Amino acid sequence: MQSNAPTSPAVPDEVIEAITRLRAPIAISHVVPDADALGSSLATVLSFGSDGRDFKLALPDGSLSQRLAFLAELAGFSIASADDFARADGFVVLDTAKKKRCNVGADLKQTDWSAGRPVINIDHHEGNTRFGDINWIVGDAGSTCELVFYLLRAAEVPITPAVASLLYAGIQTDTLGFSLPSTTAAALHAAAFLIESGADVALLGERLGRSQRKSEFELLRVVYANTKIVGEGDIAYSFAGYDEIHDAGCTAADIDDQISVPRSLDGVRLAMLFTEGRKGATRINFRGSGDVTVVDLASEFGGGGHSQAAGAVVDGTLDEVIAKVIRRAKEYIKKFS
Ligand SMILES: [Mn+2]
Repeated sequence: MQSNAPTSPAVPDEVIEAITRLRAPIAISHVVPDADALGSSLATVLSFGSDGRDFKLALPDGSLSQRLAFLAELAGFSIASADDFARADGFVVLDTAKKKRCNVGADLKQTDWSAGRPVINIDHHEGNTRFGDINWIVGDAGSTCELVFYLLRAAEVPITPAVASLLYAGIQTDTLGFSLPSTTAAALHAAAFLIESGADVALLGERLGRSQRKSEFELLRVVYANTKIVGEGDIAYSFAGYDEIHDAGCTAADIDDQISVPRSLDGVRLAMLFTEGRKGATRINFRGSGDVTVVDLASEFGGGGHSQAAGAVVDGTLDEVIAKVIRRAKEYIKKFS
């Protein structure tokens, strides 16, 4: 059945009311922000940061990847300092499933940084713990940027070309270039509207889809070389050690899309990427294909995420963590026939 108007989730009035009431809010997304996290939080800051409102963005040093730095340059904004956190009157958290994943910086992370002030939680992770005072969680939305698009429309906030580009960036990347099942008619309608509003499709396609920095290219070379197939050919993983990441010219902030290498192998239903961006801790990205979900596997190691795209950080050396997780993964995949 076809319809002219794609169904989009209704935006709760309390979300709009709560945001418009704030005078000095801070937008926060998750650690190692991807384009959806960065796009949705920047778009929120730019769109609601006027009207006498002093809207700042939490973006601790070292958390911006080389690849996404251009998104931050699309428009002016201010980064929240510790003083800003102390005097903020509320927080809008975007694309972040758990409060401990909030990208507030190492020092604030140890504290009760919201300290009784309202937290508005906007996200599309099914497993979001609803840690906000107001929670708008739409598990079947393809991206948080898509939700912020509906929010701006419902709040009747004009969408500038810069905001259109930021939101388009998140929709494009969280749907893997409009290729995942989350590429719904509603997502494409949102993207079409954003193009009409001035999203720079050529720039975003080039920077997010078609080009690699030399450093990212060098890291991919490592990830290809380290890729192994295990199990009955349906599990693949790769890894990059601390020195390999840094010798390539990258840091922990640059690890994200490289999981697409082991994932792309024909027949692989469970893919993992193990990286030691910081010494002594191994980050794991999990991806499932077909009927294989990975969020439960990630949870076993203290992580979480979406049903087929999840992550975890495990203490221990790369070798130890790989051995432990691969052993478990071989058992885990048996429940999917
Ligand atoms: Mn997202």
